[in-house]
Amino acid sequence: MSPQEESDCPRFDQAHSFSSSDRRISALVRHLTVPTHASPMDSISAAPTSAFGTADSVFAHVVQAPEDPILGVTVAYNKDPSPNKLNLGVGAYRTEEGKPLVLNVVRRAEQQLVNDRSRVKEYLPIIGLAEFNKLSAKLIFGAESPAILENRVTTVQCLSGTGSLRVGAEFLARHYHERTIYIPVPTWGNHPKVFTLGGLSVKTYRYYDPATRGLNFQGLLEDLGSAPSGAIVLLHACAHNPTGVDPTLEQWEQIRQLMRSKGLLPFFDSAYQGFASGRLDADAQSIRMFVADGGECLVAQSYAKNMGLYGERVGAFSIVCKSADVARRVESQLKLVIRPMYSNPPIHGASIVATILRDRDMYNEWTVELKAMADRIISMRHELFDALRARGTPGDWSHIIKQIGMFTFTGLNSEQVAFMTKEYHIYMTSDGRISMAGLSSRTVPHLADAIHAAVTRMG
Ligand code: PLA
Repeated sequence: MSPQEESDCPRFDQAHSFSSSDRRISALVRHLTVPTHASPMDSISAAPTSAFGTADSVFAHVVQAPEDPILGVTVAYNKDPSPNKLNLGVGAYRTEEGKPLVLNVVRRAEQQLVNDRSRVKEYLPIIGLAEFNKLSAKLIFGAESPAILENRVTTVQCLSGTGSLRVGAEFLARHYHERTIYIPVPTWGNHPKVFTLGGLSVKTYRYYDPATRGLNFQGLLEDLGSAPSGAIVLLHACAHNPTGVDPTLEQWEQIRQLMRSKGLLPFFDSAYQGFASGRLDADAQSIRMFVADGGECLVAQSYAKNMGLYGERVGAFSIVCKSADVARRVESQLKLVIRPMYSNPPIHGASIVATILRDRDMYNEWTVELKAMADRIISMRHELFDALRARGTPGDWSHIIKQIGMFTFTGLNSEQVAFMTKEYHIYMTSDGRISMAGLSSRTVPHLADAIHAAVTRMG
């Protein structure tokens, strides 16, 4: 491989185990290096003569991959015939009746789109719907953000939060001098995979303290303090997944000062704006602090949860730059990342979002529906806490009402989780995370019984 090819190859943190995705990349690298050594004749004579007409598949060596730790929970849930089964695995909002929710304002926007006969199905530009990008930047940075007014922000429509993170990773791997990204422990399980395959090398910083079930703020400051200057740091903008533990605004300010003094580059993952407090501006505070100081940062935004657009895959990726000139050039390079990946993003979901965000009345209706979702999640926290207290379940369960956002990080271990799944048909991730948005007043007693039994029998 030439040095250029070599530098284009993703790097891996040696401390990490050699996963199937790592193997996929190694296989790709081997594949790409073959033509320099092999002549066309080699490949003909090397072809196994028995490959055709035999029962053996050319993929016979492919091993069965494990299910995804989060989405696999739904696969197992779907197979369970029990009428009492409960899926608290994936973070997907459910109504009191346990049904998925399409927001009324989303239905209205869709109707408006369908009725508009002038709408066509042409390709969007590589960076997506221009109006969607503008409105998404306003939503996360604030309408009066100086970075927006000074045209220092570039925003591109991406495939929800995951796609935004992936595009960001690949851009950084190509154009940023420090390819190490620090992620919190624990974090969303897909983060290390997205960043590694995006070409970054992943390291971790301390975040959660199991003893206090709170933030390990000292550990966080120490780890970021000893990160190399320029390193990228992944920050959950609010409603940290899976712990539900967020820094206070004072702690955010200290994190900001430390990161800016060391030249660490913030990469925000904003998957839950509005879900933490029920207020869109409040949940964007952490990001806005980093923009207000004039420094640079990256933001991945998702509309999956706050607009309930999960399967529409709507998100935005922004880079706040020091100048409009840099932002323009950065955008031109983002296009080169996106074009060979999926060419351009889908039109429908982004049109829904733009329709809602541009219209004052629809925007207001959205904020009311969003607040109702956030409030229902908070009331589930109180109901579960009360139900455990009523049962006299051993332990301090106050973290259930203290934690923020969609999830409770219960502290249950993987044996207790397995017990609850087997005996009570309750499905959750093996780290003890439960999606509070999947609970209802009807199902709280069942969950409380299961937790009580798990703690008292498997304690
Ligand atoms: N970032 C964080 C912190 C997330 O929790 C999730 C989704 C995403 C990004 C990606 O969301 P998107 O691509 O759908 O916009 N986490 C979920 C779902 C809700 C999942 O794992 O895909 C979860 O259950 O953790």
